Amino acid sequence: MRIDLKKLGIELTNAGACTGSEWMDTKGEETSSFSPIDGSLIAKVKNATLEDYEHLLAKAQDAYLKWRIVPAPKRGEVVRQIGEALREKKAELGFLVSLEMGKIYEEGLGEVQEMIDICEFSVGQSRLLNGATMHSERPFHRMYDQYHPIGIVGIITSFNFPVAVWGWNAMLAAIAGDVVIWKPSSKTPLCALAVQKIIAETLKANNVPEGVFNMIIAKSSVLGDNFAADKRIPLISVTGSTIVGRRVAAIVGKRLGKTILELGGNNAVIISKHADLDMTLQSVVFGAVGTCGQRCTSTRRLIIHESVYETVKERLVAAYNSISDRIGDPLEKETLVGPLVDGTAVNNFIHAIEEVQKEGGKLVFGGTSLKGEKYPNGNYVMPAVIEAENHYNMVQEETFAPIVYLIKFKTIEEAIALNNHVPQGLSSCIFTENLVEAETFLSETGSDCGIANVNLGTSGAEIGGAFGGEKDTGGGRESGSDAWKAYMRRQTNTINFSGQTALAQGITFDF
Ligand code: UN1
Repeated sequence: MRIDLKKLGIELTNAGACTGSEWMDTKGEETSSFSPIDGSLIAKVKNATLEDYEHLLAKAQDAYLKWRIVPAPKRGEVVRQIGEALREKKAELGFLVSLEMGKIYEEGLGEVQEMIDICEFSVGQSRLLNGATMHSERPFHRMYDQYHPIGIVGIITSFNFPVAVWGWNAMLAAIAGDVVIWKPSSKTPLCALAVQKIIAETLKANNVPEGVFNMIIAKSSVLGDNFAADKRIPLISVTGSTIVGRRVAAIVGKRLGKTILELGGNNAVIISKHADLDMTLQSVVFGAVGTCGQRCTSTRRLIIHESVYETVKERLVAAYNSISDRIGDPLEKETLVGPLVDGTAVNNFIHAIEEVQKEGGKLVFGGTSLKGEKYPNGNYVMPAVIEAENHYNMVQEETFAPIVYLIKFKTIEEAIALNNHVPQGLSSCIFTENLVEAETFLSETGSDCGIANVNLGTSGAEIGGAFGGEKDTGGGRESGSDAWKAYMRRQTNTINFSGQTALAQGITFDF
């Protein structure tokens, strides 16, 4: 399939910064965006300079003063219309996500659907920015807490979800009364451009001030550490690798700014002897090879009960075999696995497989890069299945590629310990029909991850829940539940209507 990118407002060369509906005449050097599908040039972007950034930031500061006094439900109404605009362009944007990032079209559509979903969620949330009321210990005093906008939110997104992650952050920030500066991955700038173009009409029609929804494409050498260090940005949300997150968090932490970190995962599926294996296999294959293993929630480890280990291994290899001719152009209907994003990702895949074998890992399927007419550049790989031990260095690391490690266990306690014995703590699940096992896995002695599921896979979370994880995953939460609170500053208010002074804790201080 092919969609004319003009429908998304993408030209051959595009400006690289926008304050809502106005595009800046960015003066930096040009970046070309090549499709991972066949290496062809999609379009170019003129990067922003530091001067462009200063201009954009001034607009954001100005816009914040106006946007914060728009009533939250009215801000929600704008977000509702943004959701409508995305719905209208779902096919086109889904296509571009697939073209520029390499995930299959079906998943590109799914990603846009996540944006639509978070818009709708945020509309409701705009009427629910509730604080609590407390009973004061003093007579005729009233206490409550309330949430105010926080200011400018910097949103740093990764290539693998080039549009949805902006949605999770920007929609909650917008209803909260914040303004955003989006710095997308340099691997997927066109997806960000397209999103800005889609929302521009809505912003204009609603007289949303320029500077509420900003987007800037700039080299990290121009806008990188200095973005994190910028005191004018009270909150920075980062989705990306643990290495990037650690660096940004250190810089923001130094100035006592706030961060929301959604970093690497090393997600395991525990397969009990009480598992429904048909259902398990279905979920495991999607979790491990879907998005070519490039979700932070991708399944990376299978912790399998020894009694079903051989069966699971056999069935998994058979399943991988059956999809091996469905690797290729992600825009073809039959394809289930597209390319990795670039040559570096392929090298990392190959390197991890070599290294884990040196440690004792046994490759039982795949693990090669694919050559031939169907694979027009070097970005396609055969997903790998490897028998390994949990403590191997490579197993402890997140390799952002379709590699799944098979690990054996005897008792449920051991399985949970293996699940938890990695530096990361994003997603996890257990397949079991046994209630005690399921509840143990979900208990305080169970999985230490931010996401723990029973009888469904590690990836593909819905937007309604809080999304994120512990340990090296960074501890942040985005998207649903009460994740909105991170985008607001909290204030405790006490009002004295007693006509007298009364100190708390019963203290007397007469003079
Ligand atoms: C990511 O890979 O950064 O749960 C996000 C999922 C998707 C989000 C993944 N809803 O797999």
